[in-house]
Amino acid sequence: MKGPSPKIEKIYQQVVDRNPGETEFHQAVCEVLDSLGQVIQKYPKYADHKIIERICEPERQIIFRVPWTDDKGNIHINRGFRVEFNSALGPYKGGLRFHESVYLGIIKFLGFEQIFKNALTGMPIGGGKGGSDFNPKGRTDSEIMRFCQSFMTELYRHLGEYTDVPAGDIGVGGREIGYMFGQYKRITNRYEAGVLTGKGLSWGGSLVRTEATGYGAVYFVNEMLKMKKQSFEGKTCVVSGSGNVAIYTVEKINQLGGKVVAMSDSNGYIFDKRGIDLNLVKQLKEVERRRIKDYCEYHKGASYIDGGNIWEVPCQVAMPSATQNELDAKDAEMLVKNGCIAVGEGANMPTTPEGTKVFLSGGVLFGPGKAANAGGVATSALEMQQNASRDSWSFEHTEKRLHDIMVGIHKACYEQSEEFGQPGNYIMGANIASFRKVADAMISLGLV
Ligand code: NDP
Ligand code: 2IT
Repeated sequence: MKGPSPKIEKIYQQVVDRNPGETEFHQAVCEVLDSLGQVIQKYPKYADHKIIERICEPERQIIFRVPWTDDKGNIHINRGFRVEFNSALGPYKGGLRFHESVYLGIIKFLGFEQIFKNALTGMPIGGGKGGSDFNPKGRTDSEIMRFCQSFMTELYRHLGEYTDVPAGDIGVGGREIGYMFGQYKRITNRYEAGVLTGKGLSWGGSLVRTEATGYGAVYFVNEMLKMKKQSFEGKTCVVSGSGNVAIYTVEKINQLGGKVVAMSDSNGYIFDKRGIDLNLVKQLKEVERRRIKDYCEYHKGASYIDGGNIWEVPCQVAMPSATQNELDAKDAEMLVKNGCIAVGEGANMPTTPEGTKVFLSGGVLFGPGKAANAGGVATSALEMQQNASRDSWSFEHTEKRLHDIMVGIHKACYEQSEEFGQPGNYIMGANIASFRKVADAMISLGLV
């Protein structure tokens, strides 16, 4: 790390030494600490209170065994995680990821990011993340249900609407939240709606939560474009992934007059120069749980590039919405060369540090995940508000709240980037705006 301050460099080294092998966590910490040199200089109270050292150490880390049986009666053992990172601003809040790549380093990177993202939303939520190395691909509904029930049988004791409130992430959507909520309710004998978000609409969920991350990411990019007197109208866009975030990113881009020509999954990407048929993608992914390549069975003019790199597709706006480190320096160079002017991170940390540098030096508008994809968790907090007041809001009202929150996040990031001498550097702006908010709360709450 080339942080501007040797003091911060030393803290970063301690984090690496204390958390061996957790490379994604190191990367997330490095990116935040890189922005903080001037803040520490200007406000010595943060160093005096050892805020950076404290913020890098989770308040609590829970690791547990998740035993379950498949449909044939075979026993499987997975590992479950919940990292309760920081509760200075509210109960721990953040999603659960079910993916075979999950280990402590991934959950800690996500939990760390979540602290700052949640602070940016302006809602009263702390940061946490959880998940399992369980691979849901190809599993039947009943297998998914048994896994979710077993996972919750341990996790429930750590949760509560004022304690820790999980939601979805990769591999966890409405179906999984339903099975987990059912098990929580059964074990505790409490209909405590505010203990999980992303619930179904008939049992405590909020309108717009499904769409929120994607819609919010597009709103954020739209605000960045506005600063350059630009809009989505007529722009060619590429959105990686084909899950929850990617689908509703495409939907909002379409509503704002842009055209998405490529989407992907971990096997390859589809290219449709007339613009992706989103209804078909929804049917394939949300209803039938199929692969993105199947799109080409229905649209002969589209092509599937098996194992292909989606970032080779020329576009003006790129929205990486699949997973961490999916876009590296070579990809970024290709995008810049092909005329990309804006990048909005729908996923968490999808751009490598080297890729980010290429975008910044190429003058590309760059919306970092913790700001751009904060609409999901912000709408989760709106779901908690509705649960607390036993109310449910209209789609229009909830979407307006989401829009206003995203406009507010953009403004806060821009203002901090200006105050610290790099106007338009949203990475720096997001890190500083959120750090100061959490840090000030931590100081007020004393050494806890
Ligand atoms: P989904 O499970 O709905 O979709 C994930 C998509 O990303 C799938 O298309 C999947 O393809 C692809 N993907 C996952 N892992 C990899 C990988 N290792 N390599 C290539 N492609 C991969 O998840 P979400 O859409 O909810 O999440 C996407 C991203 O957005 C994640 O980074 C998540 O942390 C982030 N995010 C999600 C929020 C939410 O509210 N859901 C909120 C904020 C951020 P395949 O099917 O082949 O695995
Ligand atoms: O990364 C994220 O912000 C999420 N997966 C959503 C978390 C939430 O609590 O809604």
